[in-house]
Amino acid sequence: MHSTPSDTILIIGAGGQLGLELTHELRQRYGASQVVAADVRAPKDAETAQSGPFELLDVLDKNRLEEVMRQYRPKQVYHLAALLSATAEKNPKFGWQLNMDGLFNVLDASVDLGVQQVYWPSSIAVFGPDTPRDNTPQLTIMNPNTVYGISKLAGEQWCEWYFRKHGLDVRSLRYPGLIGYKSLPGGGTTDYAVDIYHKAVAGQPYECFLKEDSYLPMMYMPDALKSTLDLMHAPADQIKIRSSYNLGAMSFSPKEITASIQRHLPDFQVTYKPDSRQQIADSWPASIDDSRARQDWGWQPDFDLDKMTDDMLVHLKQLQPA
Ligand code: AKB
Repeated sequence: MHSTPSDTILIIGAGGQLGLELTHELRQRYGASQVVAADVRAPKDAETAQSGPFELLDVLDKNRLEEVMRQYRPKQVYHLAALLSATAEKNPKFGWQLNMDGLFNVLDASVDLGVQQVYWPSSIAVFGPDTPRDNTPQLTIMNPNTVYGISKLAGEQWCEWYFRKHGLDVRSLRYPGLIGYKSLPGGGTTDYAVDIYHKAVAGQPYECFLKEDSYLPMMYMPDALKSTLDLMHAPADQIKIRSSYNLGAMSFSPKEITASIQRHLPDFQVTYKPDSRQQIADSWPASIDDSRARQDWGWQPDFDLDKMTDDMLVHLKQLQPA
């Protein structure tokens, strides 16, 4: 049964690192009342809780999901709720359930209720130890070896299937590690690149859980928001990849981000104590070939490492308690 979509946008997982910033950005662009934030927990920050509609929603509860979607009849759904790499390794069954069943619930409800567009994030975690590590191509050997990576790769294939079989306009990006000052990530392998700035600004040393020369693809939050909205706004015939697009901006190691911070805070000290996340990082690309995103819908990042560091430090200093 199809219902007519309104101009409303639904963000599932709005309390997460990306969800929070996407909610703020979309509310600024389209008006707060048009953007419904939903999450399994009530938002901690006042802006998300009070600036527009909020619904408590566990995406695994199909009835509740349909109830929320029938109430608002969203035109677009951003489904961001997931367990990230490190947490999913510790809770493999739940990681698989949340990442896969949550996606199926959203895709099925979107088909049934006539949603026009769905956004679902994939990740560099779809690649594995057999993948070429440098400038990793769009199409290559995948073989992910984490629960999170397996769920993201399977999810990509299902998104493509829903596009082909049901004509659902699902779009997706393979995000690198995302770095922003407004919120902390939770349970990822790239989280060190956010934590390190917080310690530096607090005047404390940082103990890094990856080796100093562990290169990973990363992206500053304004570029993540820009890429997501550029992809969603591109005419459908420009979206040639319906699994998920490789997306890049910068690639650096813990040693390099430390040096970038030390340009401003020369006394900042980092020590290295690799843990189980090192193995995950070692299985992922060091850098990404995102030429298909650049060709198909004009992707172009704005931030490199030093530009991101300059901006992060300014904002985090402003947020420091006086
Ligand atoms: C993680 O580290 O798990 C995420 C990701 C790269 O998808 N940030």
